[in-house]
Amino acid sequence: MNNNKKKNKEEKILVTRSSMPSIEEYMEELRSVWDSRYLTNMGVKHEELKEALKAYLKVDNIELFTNGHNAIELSLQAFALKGEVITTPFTFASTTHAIVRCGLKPVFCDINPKDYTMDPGRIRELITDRTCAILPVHVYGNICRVDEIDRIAKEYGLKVIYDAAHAFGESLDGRGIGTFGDASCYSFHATKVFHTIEGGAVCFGNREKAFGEMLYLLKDFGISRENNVEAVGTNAKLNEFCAVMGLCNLRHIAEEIARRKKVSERYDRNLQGIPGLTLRKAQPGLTMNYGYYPILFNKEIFGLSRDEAAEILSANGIFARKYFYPTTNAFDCYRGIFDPAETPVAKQISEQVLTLPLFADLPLEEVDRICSIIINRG
Ligand code: T4K
Repeated sequence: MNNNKKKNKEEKILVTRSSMPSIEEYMEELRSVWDSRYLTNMGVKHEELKEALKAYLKVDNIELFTNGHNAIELSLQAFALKGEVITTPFTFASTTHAIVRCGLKPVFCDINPKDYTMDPGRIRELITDRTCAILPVHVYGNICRVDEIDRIAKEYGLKVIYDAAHAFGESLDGRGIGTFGDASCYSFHATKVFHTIEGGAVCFGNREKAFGEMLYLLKDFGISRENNVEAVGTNAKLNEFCAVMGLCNLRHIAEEIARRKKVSERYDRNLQGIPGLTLRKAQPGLTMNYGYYPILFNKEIFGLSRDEAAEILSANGIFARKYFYPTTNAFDCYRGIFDPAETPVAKQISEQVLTLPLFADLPLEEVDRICSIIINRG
């Protein structure tokens, strides 16, 4: 039995692993919540977290939610959008489902092969008189071409809502990512760089005051005050236990990102320059959060397909993930409604991409082992 197989018997390495504060730190932060018996509905910790995140993310306004998905759905609802939304199929199910669940029609724009975000050169040809918004995704924390998207949106009077689920804490030339477009939706899921167990947020500018008020209403059933319900809302309130987790995790966020950077750089060192493997490229001016480590496998050059590489890794106890395969326009639930052939770049990337394990406490020797398994095919 080789060393890699032996290791496999000992432990599995999953694509990610939630970072945690110490239990003592969490309990200490939780104590006042426990004593107060005020557990949810925009409590003290919820408000504290809101202020802390506003400062950290360098945004004017923020509303917190139960998860990133509700942040997107309620943003679409709060803007009272009707018609078609131009979006990307190279994303998690949430982005497309949110559009559909709001009674809107997703119109899929292909992605660019450099950073896998929406290709702005293809947006204009998709705009019709029914288009109301653009919903791009900062996929893997790669930032969309925000200037070009903004220009097109202004020209046609469209809203821009970014899915910033992967972009926590990132900035472009010093400007917080959450300040681009009309709104940006974050996920604080347990698998993210920053998490509140489950959670999410929408960031928006001061121009969008009415939007912010509507978001607040919608996450609490549309109740404006006792005996008064103004909108058909839902329940999407972040509870105090989650807010406490967020307050603790935010204290350690700089270290979290620094440790992820080390892991990511170790992958770069081991894998760069290998013909047939495409690594993520740094984007000029972007301060990254190192949330994901995607690589593309070109079977003709490297000799292994993405699926073969994933199988070899899993035989060695390493569970990389095919984020994002299939593209959302190829999901079974959308068969006959959308056509993945209309977004050929997204289709190809989704068939080649594998996101390797990346988390703060992944030992660098394990990174070396993962790379050696890929390079040596086992
Ligand atoms: N937009 C985009 C672009 C997104 O990627 C997402 C979420 C959203 C919107 C929606 O945001 P949320 O509503 O989720 O806040 C995971 C996450 O559940 C999901 O949040 C995330 N994207 C997606 C990319 O990844 P799955 O189905 O792959 O999760 P699962 O359970 O297979 O977990 C993946 C790995 O994470 C496991 O192998 C182990 C590790 N893990 C998992 C859990 C649940 C932990 O370490 N701790 C945990 O508590 O979706």
